[in-house]
Amino acid sequence: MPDASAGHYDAIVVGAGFSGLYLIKRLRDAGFTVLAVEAAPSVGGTWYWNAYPGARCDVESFDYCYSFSRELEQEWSWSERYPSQPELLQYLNFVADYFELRPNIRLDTRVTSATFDEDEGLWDVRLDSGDPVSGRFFILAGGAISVPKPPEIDGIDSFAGECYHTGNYPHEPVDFTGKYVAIIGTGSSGVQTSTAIVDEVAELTIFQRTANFVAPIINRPLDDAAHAEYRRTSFERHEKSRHSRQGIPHDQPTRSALDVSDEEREEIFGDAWENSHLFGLRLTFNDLLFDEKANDTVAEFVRGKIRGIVHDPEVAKTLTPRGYPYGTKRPCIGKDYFAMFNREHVHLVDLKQTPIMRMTPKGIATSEGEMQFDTVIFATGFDALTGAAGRIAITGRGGETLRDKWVDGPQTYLGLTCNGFPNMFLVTGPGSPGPLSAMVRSIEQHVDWIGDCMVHMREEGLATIQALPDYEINWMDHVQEVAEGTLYPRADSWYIGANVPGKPRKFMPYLGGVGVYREKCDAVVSAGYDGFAFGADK
Ligand code: NA7
Repeated sequence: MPDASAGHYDAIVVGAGFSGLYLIKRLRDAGFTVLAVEAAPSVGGTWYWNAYPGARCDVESFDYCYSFSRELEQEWSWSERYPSQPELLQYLNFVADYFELRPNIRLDTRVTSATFDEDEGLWDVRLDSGDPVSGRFFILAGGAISVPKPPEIDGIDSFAGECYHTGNYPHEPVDFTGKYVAIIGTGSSGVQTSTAIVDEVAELTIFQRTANFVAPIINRPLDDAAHAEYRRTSFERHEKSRHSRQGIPHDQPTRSALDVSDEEREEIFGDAWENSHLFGLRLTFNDLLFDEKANDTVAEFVRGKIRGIVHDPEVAKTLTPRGYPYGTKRPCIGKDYFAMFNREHVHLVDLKQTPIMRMTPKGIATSEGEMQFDTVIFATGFDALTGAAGRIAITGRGGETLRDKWVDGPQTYLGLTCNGFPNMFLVTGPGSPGPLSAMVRSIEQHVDWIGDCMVHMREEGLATIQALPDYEINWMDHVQEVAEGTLYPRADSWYIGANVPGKPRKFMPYLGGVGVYREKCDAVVSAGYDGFAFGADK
């Protein structure tokens, strides 16, 4: 067994969020030594950094939590249907304490490089603290939507006011009282931040590049009865999620949106709008993400809602999403988002008509002149799926770097491994369902797969595992092919890398469905790790 006191571990894990914490638990229980390295001063990962006002998960608490421990389930109670960022952070801290994971975590430390030493069969890992560590396995668990992308706006440093990014937001309270505030970006983070601070600010200006489909968030407190029901049915609930399409325990629709009358369709959409959840509108009919005409029906339904809510027709028009199918950029749920634009102190800037030229010491200069602000909040999103791995200088066999390997887009086998990078695993990497599923279910599946694989290798005396090149190529072709069969590639989304200038346009998440994907991963194992080459122990 490697000597952890000398910095040698069975596994070095990047990150101590949902993935990293479960990896520690799973691998330690299997008898491996593990070190998780976390850049933040706390566990929590994405839920540490995204501490912006109103931050909340848009998947329900009962589905956005671990399912591996019935004991944990008894000990923890969620207070609301949708978990807030502070509560998610509390939960992850509770998990770290409950399973005594902290001795395996090094906080405030960043992994800067990882190099595979072919002679020793070890990953040589460098930390910004200076001390070298090594691991037989190197596991990237740094999150799929965790690295904020630069806002690509000139002159940010010249701005004399306060400036924040939602993905790297301070933990101390920020006072917006009486302030002139700008928010740039209208994804989930922008929607949540704006609706959370709108009552506090003097003036709120939203800079919108692409209008978004935002349905109401139907949040509510969870009472004892809800918890009792959850604990009674959680096994079935999670099992259903594991074999579902999106990783959630809801039934799949069986009908086409085009097979019902306009009245019936309207009623079904209306019910989903009023009573449902993030996936509610999407789960009304089976062809919304496959057939343009079907998709038009739901897109038009939401557009009608916007027209009905927003008083000023010009503002309503600007807020109305067009040019991409409903659901192909992640739709949001928010509290009174569109109604917010009826308030006198809320303003909307359409960046397609009035682009930002630069930031100035006093605010933001657009094509129509300078606007002054006390505070500017960038809610401009993430370098998703590849960003976390891209921050680390990773070198595999023969000196090949991961950055070079992925220069035309990420290449993985099953979103879990890469040819040329033996004993390196990715959790919810590109090529797996990842952010197009309820994340925690997908994380658990990957961690279990990795844990089982490491145990198998130990039992069989195998030193290394890596994906075979043909299997990797075929897998990524399959990921593209499945995506091409849907409407998803029609949108300039972060799923396809379109939000980061210069990023190769390649659809990254696997759209075959969580259950199908799980079966494929299990079948690979049953067939003796089909598509992988093992190296024997020396
Ligand atoms: P998103 O969903 O990527 O949203 C980012 C928003 O910022 C989006 O409206 C972007 O417009 C806008 N954006 C990005 N760059 C710029 C620049 N340079 N100028 C103006 N506007 C810009 O990120 P979020 O943080 O809101 O949410 C990420 C995920 O977290 C979310 O999907 C949930 O899964 C949880 P665009 O649409 O690219 O035109």
